[in-house]
Amino acid sequence: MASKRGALIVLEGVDRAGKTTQCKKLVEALQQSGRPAEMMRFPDRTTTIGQLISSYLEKKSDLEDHTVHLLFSANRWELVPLMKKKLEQGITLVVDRYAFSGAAFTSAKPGFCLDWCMKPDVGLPKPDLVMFLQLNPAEAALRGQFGIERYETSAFQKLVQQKFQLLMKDPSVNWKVIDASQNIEDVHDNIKSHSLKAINTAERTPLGELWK
Ligand code: Z5A
Repeated sequence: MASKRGALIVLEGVDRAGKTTQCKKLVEALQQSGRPAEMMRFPDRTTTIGQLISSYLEKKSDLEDHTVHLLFSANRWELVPLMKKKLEQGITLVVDRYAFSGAAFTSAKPGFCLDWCMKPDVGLPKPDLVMFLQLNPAEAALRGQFGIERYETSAFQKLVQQKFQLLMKDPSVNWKVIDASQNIEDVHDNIKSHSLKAINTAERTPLGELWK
């Protein structure tokens, strides 16, 4: 008999909302409770495509806006075979940013519409759960200044936040908004409880295709 598949769980959110902190804690908690789980992040800067993206984000190189958008998407597609394999093996994947960041960040640039930005990611493995870590700019500022990478300015992040709000209106995606202003443990408890439900449901349902 085929084994139960793992769940695809994505954390999205504004800058410094705690996505990386929470992905790590969730993977640790799942593993400790005997559920196989692994973390992934996008962009995955370890691949050849990921290195091009990393150099762009670090402002060491310039790329045309459509081009970099397609590279971000290609960076997800190149990992799809591995993601599917792990999910089929029963491993739950906890992913730090995904196609939603792709669409929100590029559509915040002048001359881009959300619809065009979503297109390259249509058909990716569909997350069983997407948690959006909500944090207002004043609270984010208490967690330190913006970094020096591209996109890390408050004006641009505000536009990105508006694009995320539009994406969250899509009922075909299982969105949950998480109050990321709570302390790390309380945010974790909330995220863990949503994740356990998603893992149970995923065991009984086939993996979907995003935005199809
Ligand atoms: N991008 C794109 O354009 N297109 C795409 O398709 C994709 C991405 C996938 C990648 O950045 C950039 O690429 C990103 C989007 C764009 N650009 N921006 N901005 P990244 O993924 O390498 O890094 P990041 O996502 O920008 O990281 P972050 O947002 O700055 O951080 P975070 O992961 O949300 O937060 P954190 O590192 O877990 O925590 C930040 C600090 O807050 C840290 O000191 C923690 O200890 C502290 N923290 C965390 N939680 C709490 C709570 N609850 N209370 C107090 N302090 C806390």
